[in-house]
Amino acid sequence: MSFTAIRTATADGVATITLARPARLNAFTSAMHAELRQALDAAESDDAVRCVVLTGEGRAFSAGQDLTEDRLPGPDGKTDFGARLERDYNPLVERIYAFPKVTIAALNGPTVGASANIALACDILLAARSAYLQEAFAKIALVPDAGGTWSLPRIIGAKRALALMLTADQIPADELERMGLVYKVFDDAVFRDEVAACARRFAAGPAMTYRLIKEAARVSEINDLKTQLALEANLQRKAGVSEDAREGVAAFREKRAPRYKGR
Ligand code: T3D
Repeated sequence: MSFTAIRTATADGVATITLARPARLNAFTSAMHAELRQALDAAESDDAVRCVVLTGEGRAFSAGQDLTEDRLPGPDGKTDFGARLERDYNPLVERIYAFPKVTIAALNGPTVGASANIALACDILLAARSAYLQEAFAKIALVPDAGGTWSLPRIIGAKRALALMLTADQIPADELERMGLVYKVFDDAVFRDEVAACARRFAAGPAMTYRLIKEAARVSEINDLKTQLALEANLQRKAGVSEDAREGVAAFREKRAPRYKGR
């Protein structure tokens, strides 16, 4: 596949998708969305891929929507700010939330606007110490989109989420970690290596079980306890008869590292 707005590389079971418009701080365009869709399709259908890393080239993760790109017209032919969300961002966010493999957002630098909320759709966020996240929308008199109004309150609580969205402040990586938006922060000098190590760890893990864990976590947002307990029992039934579960227990008994096959 040849891309112009992203780069992809696959090694050791990890597909790395790099947003690659560094002169524009990797701002999202229609072309970038189209390429991302192709890259995610490829990563999902390739059995050798067990983990996907989304990151940015150069000094930013992404500055959100490219503000120089023309807006799409609505049904009446007039500029419609919702049209791009419906065509590109909303399906992308839903796709990432439902992605059957572990996804890591590697925040190598500024993570701004829609790109912040795309990152929040990933399973695990890792950040370089110099990175920051900014719900920048209100600065340009727009409403947070790409799922931010849904995910932020659920992760950090209603009031803090509202403050982030109303102030549009740049929140430094260490603060993001304290808030629970980011799982771990690494010094810039070792960031790429740490991300690669984390991704390889997931790629070597029990992929089918990860998929089931993700399913349980996703629906817990809407389930009551009774429903969730029943779901856990069903998912455990599936995990328990997997080849990987047999291997996990065998490896424990034999005091060796497990060799998971993802099934
Ligand atoms: O369709 C719609 O518009 C609605 C959808 C909205 C979804 C959204 O994502 S809204 C939020 C959009 N993003 C922003 O508002 C952020 C805009 N960028 C900035 O505020 C700043 O660039 C940053 C705070 C991210 C970084 O600042 P700094 O000083 O480190 O870098 P810079 O010099 O501002 O940017 C470097 C270059 O990237 C610069 O180009 P130049 O002057 O060197 O030719 C700048 O114009 C360009 N750039 C940065 N962000 C964007 C961008 N170009 C296009 N779109 C951008 N979003």
